[in-house]
Amino acid sequence: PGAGKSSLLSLLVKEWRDAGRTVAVLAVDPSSRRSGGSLLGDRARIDHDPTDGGVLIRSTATGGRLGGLAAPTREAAQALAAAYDVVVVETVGVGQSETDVEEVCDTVAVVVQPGSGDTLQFLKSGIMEVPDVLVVTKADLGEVATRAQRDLDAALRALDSREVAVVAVSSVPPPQGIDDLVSALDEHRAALDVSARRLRSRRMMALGELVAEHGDSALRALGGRRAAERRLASQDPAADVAALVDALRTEAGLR
Ligand SMILES: Nc1nc2c(ncn2[C@@H]2O[C@H](COP(=O)(O)OP(=O)(O)O)[C@@H](O)[C@H]2O)c(=O)[nH]1
Ligand SMILES: [Mg+2]
Repeated sequence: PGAGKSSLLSLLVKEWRDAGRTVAVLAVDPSSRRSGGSLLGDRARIDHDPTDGGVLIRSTATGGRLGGLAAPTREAAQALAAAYDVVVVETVGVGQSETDVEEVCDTVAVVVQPGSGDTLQFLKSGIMEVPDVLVVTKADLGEVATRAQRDLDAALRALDSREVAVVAVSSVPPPQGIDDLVSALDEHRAALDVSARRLRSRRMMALGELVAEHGDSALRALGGRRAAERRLASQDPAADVAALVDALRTEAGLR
């Protein structure tokens, strides 16, 4: 919260509408868990023309899974995808819930607020594997934003992972980087190999479930995250998440 997502979405919606694309935004609302109060103070709403039928903004409350996408969110996103050119699922996800997002969405953008410690937390938590596009907000803040972008670029190089665009944006006038972000999202979508993505998503979910269940010691038993990923890569591509978790448990000696 407070990273600038709603402010950014206001501009993105406008950019997409100007290009003639219809847009639905599904905001996964955490307010049911954090009863009002200061956490929700000083928050921008997604600004849009309420008479424009090409835009739908809707909130859904999070279900039982902590920070996760409830099944209804998933169904809603799928239904909206049939009717709108662009469907955005906005979450305040921290940690494992990103893997849920990836399960629902073709392109995952992670929003990082400069100077908030987000970047570091982000690197430690290992969600670096998940995003397709990294967005640094509040680029108008100058040096602190530049540093966040530099840190992320360096971290991505160190991880030697697949190509991830890092885009800096500013939502205060004059807006910056909005068109770059739209391009980065479009480019990712155009290059998407859906079956490969589903496969990767299942593997990441299995890893997430293993860690949720057994903690980081499970990762250590497998020789670290990279080693665990290699083990997953050698599994049958048709295996479902439960089977992959099982395989990892066996390899980690957890049964
Ligand atoms: N300086 C600056 N402030 C911003 C920018 N975008 C949002 N904010 C401010 O950051 C706060 C949180 O923004 P909001 O869009 O509600 O963030 P969200 O909680 O992630 O949806 C608000 O006070 C915004 O005015 C930006 O690009 N630059
Ligand atoms: Mg918001």
